[in-house]
Amino acid sequence: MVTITTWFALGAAGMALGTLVLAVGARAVPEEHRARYSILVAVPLIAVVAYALMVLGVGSLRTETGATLYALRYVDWLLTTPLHVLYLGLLAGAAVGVIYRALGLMAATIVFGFAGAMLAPPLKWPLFLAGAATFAGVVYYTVRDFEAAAAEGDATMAAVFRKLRAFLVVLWVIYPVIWLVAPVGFDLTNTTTATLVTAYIDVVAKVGFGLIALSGQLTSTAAATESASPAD
Ligand code: RET
Repeated sequence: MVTITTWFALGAAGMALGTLVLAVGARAVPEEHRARYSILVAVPLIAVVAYALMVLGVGSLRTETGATLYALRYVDWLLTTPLHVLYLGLLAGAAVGVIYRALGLMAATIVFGFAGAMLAPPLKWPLFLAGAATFAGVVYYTVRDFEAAAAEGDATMAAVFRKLRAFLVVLWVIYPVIWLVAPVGFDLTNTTTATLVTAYIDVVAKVGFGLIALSGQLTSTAAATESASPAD
């Protein structure tokens, strides 16, 4: 029988494979961009640890309404979503203050989501709405301030930034939808289904983001090399 553990194990395997590919990809990234690139490897690596521990049944909590909640998922998100926002901000060349504010809002989103998932109504709903509002703030910063910074910089990098931001916003909007239909929300689907969908989206979001960023990095490196030594 396919159980939740199976989905956690597949999630761990997908994250491990993604981490490996992205770590190997680091060799092709120029030295001066390695620090920023390491964020892309750290994200799936953190998830490998979270998923591996969830396979072992660590961090499973019972919410006030009797639903099952995997707390490590939120620990993973608390670390990895600000890291992805940080990558976007650095790529765009946004001001440090703006990046920090976006990171703070992203962390707050996850904390509100966790608290809302744990508590029963009526408190559950304002907490979810608070998470939705802070998340809207993150999107706003990426569309206004990050965008303005990216538009001033290198055009190839700005194109990669916009692609990554679109990927991030579209995929991340799925998370609150899953939250709402899961047993911690309106209880329209069971925990196993919510876990399966989340594991799938998680691998796509973490590994996919890394691969798009890697390919963007390689393209802009190639473009820079070409303009430095034009072919005759
Ligand atoms: C919650 C509920 C509260 C409202 C919102 C949420 C958004 C969560 C997001 C999670 C993203 C996770 C990712 C993990 C992989 O890297 C907390 C579900 C808006 C956006 C991308």
